[in-house]
Amino acid sequence: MKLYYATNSCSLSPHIIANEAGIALELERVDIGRSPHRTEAGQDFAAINPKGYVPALRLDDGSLLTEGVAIALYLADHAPTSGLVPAEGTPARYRLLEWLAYISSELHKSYSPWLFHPELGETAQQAARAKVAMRLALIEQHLGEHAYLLGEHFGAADAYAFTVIGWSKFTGVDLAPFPRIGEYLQRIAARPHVRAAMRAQGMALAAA
Ligand SMILES: N[C@@H](CCC(=O)N[C@@H](CS)C(=O)NCC(=O)O)C(=O)O
Repeated sequence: MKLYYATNSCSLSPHIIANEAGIALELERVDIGRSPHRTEAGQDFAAINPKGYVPALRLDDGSLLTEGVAIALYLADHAPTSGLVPAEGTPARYRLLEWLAYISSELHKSYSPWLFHPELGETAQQAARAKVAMRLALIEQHLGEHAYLLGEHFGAADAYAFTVIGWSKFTGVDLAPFPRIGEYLQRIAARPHVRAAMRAQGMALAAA
């Protein structure tokens, strides 16, 4: 399988999940900072993924799977004993979907594009920052009762939350009011498979 990724983007999340699941991925970087977006092999990325964004996963049958949530489930379901996602049909599976939807629609899409593009204006940025802070407060509260989003073990939702909340340092989101989130991010950042994914995607690593 080949993952199309961009450095410091949401494509880190499926890469972490693949590493934790023991799935080897072929990687191709996409430069999403330029228009048109090009892959490192020089192809117009829109010809590969008409949606124009990462992550995109080329499956072994040649088809392309897009949307980070779908890719996360696809990869984790390939390693059912990894504990990254609860089994289909279990109550916990719906809790997983609840977290993935929350991270995707309430956090990911509040950070991006709003907080990555100051040219969108101060009013839009303030609104996005306020929304992010409200969403983080709920996670902070949850982490007072559980070590991870689905309980006491790292899973796919944590890979996604780690990726998105990690953008705080680029976007001026103040995590000081959320000390449990700070510890949570540090714990995840120390995982060898997380560090390997970050390194492979060209991201800066905090000291271990
Ligand atoms: N709905 C998509 C959104 C993915 C997305 O926002 N990707 C960003 C990077 S984090 C991107 O590639 N942006 C480039 C662009 O939109 O042109 C998903 O959840 O996978």
